[in-house]
Amino acid sequence: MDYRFSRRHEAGRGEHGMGSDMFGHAGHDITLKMPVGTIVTDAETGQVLYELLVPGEKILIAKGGDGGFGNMRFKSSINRAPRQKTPGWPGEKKNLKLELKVLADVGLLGMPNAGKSTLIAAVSNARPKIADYPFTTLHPNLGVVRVGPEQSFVIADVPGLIEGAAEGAGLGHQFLRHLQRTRLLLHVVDIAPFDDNVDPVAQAKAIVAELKKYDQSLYEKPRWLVLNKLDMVAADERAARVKDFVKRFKYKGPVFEISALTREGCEHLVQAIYQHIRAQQVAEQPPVDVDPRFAGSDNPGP
Ligand SMILES: Nc1nc2c(ncn2[C@@H]2O[C@H](COP(=O)(O)OP(=O)(O)OP(=O)(O)O)[C@@H](O)[C@H]2O)c(=O)[nH]1
Ligand SMILES: [Mg+2]
Repeated sequence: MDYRFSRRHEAGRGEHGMGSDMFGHAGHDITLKMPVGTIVTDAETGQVLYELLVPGEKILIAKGGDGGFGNMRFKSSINRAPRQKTPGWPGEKKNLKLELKVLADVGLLGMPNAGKSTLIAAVSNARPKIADYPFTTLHPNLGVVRVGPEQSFVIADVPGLIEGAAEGAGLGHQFLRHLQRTRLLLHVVDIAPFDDNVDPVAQAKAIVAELKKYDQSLYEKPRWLVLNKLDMVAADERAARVKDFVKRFKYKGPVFEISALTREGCEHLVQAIYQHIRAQQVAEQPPVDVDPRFAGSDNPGP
């Protein structure tokens, strides 16, 4: 948001060289702060220059102008009192495109009002706005879910998606980019819609169709079904309601039955997510190369 309206950022100019043995000062630096997850692209060539992935990372985007040489620089045996000096040097200029794709392990996907923000508030430290009208969430929210003293994962709540989003309905579908770096999507469904005319299965199918339209690789990401608001369904009707949904949705993956409001089923979901993420991380770890010089000795190596 900081860069949406203020688009030109200029560091101080280098000073010219001066007389009285003075060089010109280099220009003052400016530092532009960006959230982790920012992708910096050269706006002219489209080439990705940087991906900011580590908190506190600092990169040099454009080298500023050095100050000019002062008269001392020109001093020699035949020119003992030089009067020359040079102007400061121009700095680099760049035209950049900044794009934010948040970094999260898990992303929430679903219709407005499905209870995505309620879920992230129930399981993480995030405190997003929650309300009983659609499109309450306008920007992604990130929450850290603590599973144990050293174990946690990050979950991203994004705006609601509706049928026709690819054509601009609702808030459109551009915000789905925030789910592209996740390892797992949770498709949150309101199993007990207030309006009897609304079929949750048709809505869930529409979400999947929009996902596919946006990006095939996002569509192919592991996606779990999270049936929410089960507190609104009478206990003796739940099993049948869930079974009917899964059957008509033609879904075969993991199903979680929760109430984000009462937190029923949320702990089980959190544990399953953590196990899934851990398993993926372990599978991705490169095999440890043992330096042959240290193989077979007790020396742990360099
Ligand atoms: N009874 C019941 N109500 C819930 C549950 N989860 C969410 N709600 C209610 O549903 C409404 C919408 O919840 P939100 O969490 O704002 O929904 P959202 O999916 O984030 O909606 P958008 O941000 O508009 O996309 C709120 O009034 C919540 O209190 C639940 O498990 N049970
Ligand atoms: Mg929300």
